[in-house]
Amino acid sequence: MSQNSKKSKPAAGGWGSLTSTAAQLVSQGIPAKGAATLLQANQPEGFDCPGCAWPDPKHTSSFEFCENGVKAVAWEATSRRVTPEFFAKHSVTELRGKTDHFLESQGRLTHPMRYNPATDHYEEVSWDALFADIGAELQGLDTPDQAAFYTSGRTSNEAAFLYQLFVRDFGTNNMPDCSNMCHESSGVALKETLGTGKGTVTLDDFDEADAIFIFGQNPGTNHPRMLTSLRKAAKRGARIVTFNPIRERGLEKFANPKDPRDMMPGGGTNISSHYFQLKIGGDLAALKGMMKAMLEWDETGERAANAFIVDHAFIAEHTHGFDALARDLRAASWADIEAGSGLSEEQLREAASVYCDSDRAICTWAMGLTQHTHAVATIQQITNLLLLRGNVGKPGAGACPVRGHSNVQGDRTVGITEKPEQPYLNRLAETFGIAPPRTHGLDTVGTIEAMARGDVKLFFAMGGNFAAATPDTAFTEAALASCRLTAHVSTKLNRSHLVHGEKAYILPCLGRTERDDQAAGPQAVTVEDSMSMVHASSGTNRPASEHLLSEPMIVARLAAAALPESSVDWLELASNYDRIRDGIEKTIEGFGDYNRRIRQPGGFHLGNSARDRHWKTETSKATFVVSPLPQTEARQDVLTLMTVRAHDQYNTTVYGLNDRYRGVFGQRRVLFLNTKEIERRGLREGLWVDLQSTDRKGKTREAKRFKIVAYDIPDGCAAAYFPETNGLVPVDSYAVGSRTPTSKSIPITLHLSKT
Ligand SMILES: Nc1nc2c(c(=O)[nH]1)N[C@H]1C(S)=C(S)[C@@H](COP(=O)(O)OP(=O)(O)OC[C@H]3O[C@@H](n4cnc5c(=O)[nH]c(N)nc54)[C@H](O)[C@@H]3O)O[C@H]1N2
Ligand SMILES: Nc1nc2c(c(=O)[nH]1)N[C@H]1C(S)=C(S)[C@@H](COP(=O)(O)OP(=O)(O)OC[C@H]3O[C@@H](n4cnc5c(=O)[nH]c(N)nc54)[C@H](O)[C@@H]3O)O[C@H]1N2
Ligand SMILES: [Mo]
Repeated sequence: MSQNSKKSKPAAGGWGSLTSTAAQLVSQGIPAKGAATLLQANQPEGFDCPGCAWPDPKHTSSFEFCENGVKAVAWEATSRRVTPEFFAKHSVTELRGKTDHFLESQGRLTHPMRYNPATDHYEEVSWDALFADIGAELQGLDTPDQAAFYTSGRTSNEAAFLYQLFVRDFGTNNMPDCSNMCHESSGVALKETLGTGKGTVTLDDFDEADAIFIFGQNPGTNHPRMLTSLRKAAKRGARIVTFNPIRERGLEKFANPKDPRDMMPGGGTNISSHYFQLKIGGDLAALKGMMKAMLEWDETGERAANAFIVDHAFIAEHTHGFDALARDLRAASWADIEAGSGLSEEQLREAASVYCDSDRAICTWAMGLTQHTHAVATIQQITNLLLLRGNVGKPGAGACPVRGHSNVQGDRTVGITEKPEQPYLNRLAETFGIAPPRTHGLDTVGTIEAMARGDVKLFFAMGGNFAAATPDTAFTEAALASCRLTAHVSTKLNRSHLVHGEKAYILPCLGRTERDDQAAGPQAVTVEDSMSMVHASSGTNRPASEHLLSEPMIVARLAAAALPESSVDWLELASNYDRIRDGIEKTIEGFGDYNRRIRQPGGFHLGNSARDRHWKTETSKATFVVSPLPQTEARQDVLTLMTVRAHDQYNTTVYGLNDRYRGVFGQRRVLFLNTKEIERRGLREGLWVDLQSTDRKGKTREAKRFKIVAYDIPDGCAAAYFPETNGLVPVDSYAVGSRTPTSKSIPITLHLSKT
């Protein structure tokens, strides 16, 4: 493992991707079937890739190669099974001692299971008995708010809509979701500045942009198909400017396995024209620096060769708050900006220069921005930057938060939120004759705290891995274990099944790739990608087991059991998903003619008000927001840790132990530090250290045994993988305004591990 080796590194993608793909198919026991399954991913008649939310060229093109898409599909289409016999063999206590990688590697869950405290084993249970018991437990709560219903972002629009309808008919808005830990900060930020919580660009805009600014995102691993768009842009001369504390391989160079020239030795396309290795959490300061330079040029007439620096006509017509922003930027000192960003004035002027030389610019971002205390304020500096040159609502320009889970955006659109708006609840009430609760419910952090206090006693999860994905692992696990009942709708065995309440159930469900037959015939579901395109997805594989139910059917049967008096005919809705879509059409804007439009190739665009320069903000204008530079306490012994994804994982799903682009093989418990930091601390590469974080109240948390790896990362910064490090994040350390856990800025100290 030589992270700092000078020899030229191969491009991202390329032969490495093909080799890794083949290995993945073999390890899941699907070499022959694999190819057939994969060819249907993101095709007009096939299923939506359960990987990331990056859109496909109109869902009509031929197969677009994606190594990590293959892993996601292979992982679901595996031939391995977790049967009742498996659970009979392994007690829950024994399974708790296994790694996350081991648990999910065992294969697909095949039967509904109930935990038996007398034997400490999960045992097979009938669906009827399972629904009857969870239904009775729900009815037995003192108030509906004693239950919380989590959603992960793979859930289809149909399942999600039916789920939130059930939860609201039951009587609570306690609907935490993975978005709370993900792009919540983006939604909150954009809603205030642009009047919509979603990105404003479509895929076509990437073909027209003169510059693309990428903040806090690692597309080579997490959105590999985005590299195709970036490669195309780079090839036609667009400038790509990256802000990232580390040099991510996919943002440096990419070889498309479908292009023979790229596959020659040394082949591939350079992606970033500029790469700024700022310090962790330094983006707000960096963005302020860029804008400060721009205002100065605008006022002094420097760089007059360019038609304009600041688009005053756009600002006058469309925005609010420019003067306050200008005052704030003038008052900001370069010394503070440099200290805050870890970049020099010269570098930031260079970035601003690229921006001003471009008539059309896109800014993209992901978790590197959203998981900090000042995440919302930082994302609002991105919209400030875009608005300064009218870069919203014109072709080739706009804001692009790149979502994670393949339908996380759709889930929000169809009502998965703990903070529903009143007009939406009114429409639900009118359409379905239910009386939804009006007070807001609990988000992810709120749910953990409420379980710990004993206020939430029943935890139900539609997908995901709550125990492993959330912060403060020990605290969260204790909170889950204190519940009266925990239940998970899942495809694979994971940690959350093992950190169970007094009663516990596993509800195995169909995956995206599988055929979904209901009374009305084979069903398709729909999903919305990161750019608001809605399209159908239908699986073709034979289900992993004959006992699986679809997610909509699970919701319907649970609702029928828990709410026998309901005015909604749940089973009728789940027997034909067209009926669920009719309900969505009646309650949610943009879904007119839903059932017809999803049957047209490529689906349809939901529309975006900001894209049309219609600003649904408080002032009816796009809004500039002023935010102070974050105060950081500089302590020599304290490092800032960012928790990131390795190349062989999908969130808490660990496919393998390699992180090829970063040169790490066969292990995950590593800590990246630069050589100076290693020396300064009297440490050496290869030593094992324990990581400690201390919260504001002085409580210490620890993650044990990480091996030091020398890496090109700024001073004072460290990186390690999630979820091994989640225990270090205090549950009450979250972003101002969005309550997203601060997983990218954990203050830690290092201590030699005892051998
Ligand atoms: N294969 C695969 N695909 C995935 C996922 C997966 O786990 N595996 N997860 C899915 C999900 S749910 C999501 S949300 C996305 C996540 O996609 P990403 O956001 O790309 O995921 P992370 O690994 O968290 O990477 C964050 C990036 O931000 C950088 N970074 C960290 N802190 C800062 C900072 O302060 N400033 C800046 N400028 N950069 C910073 C890190 O170096 C890293 O490159 O991917 C989705 N797609
Ligand atoms: N420290 C740290 N923590 C983080 C992050 C970070 O960057 N750092 N990132 C955060 C982010 S961005 C996110 S989105 C969350 C992710 O949080 P989650 O969405 O809760 O977690 P996943 O790991 O994606 O969930 C994996 C499980 O989903 C189940 N599953 C897979 N496919 C299906 C399906 O089709 N249906 C059903 N019902 N279940 C299915 C499988 O059983 C699998 O075990 O984690 C967050 N946590
Ligand atoms: Mo995410």
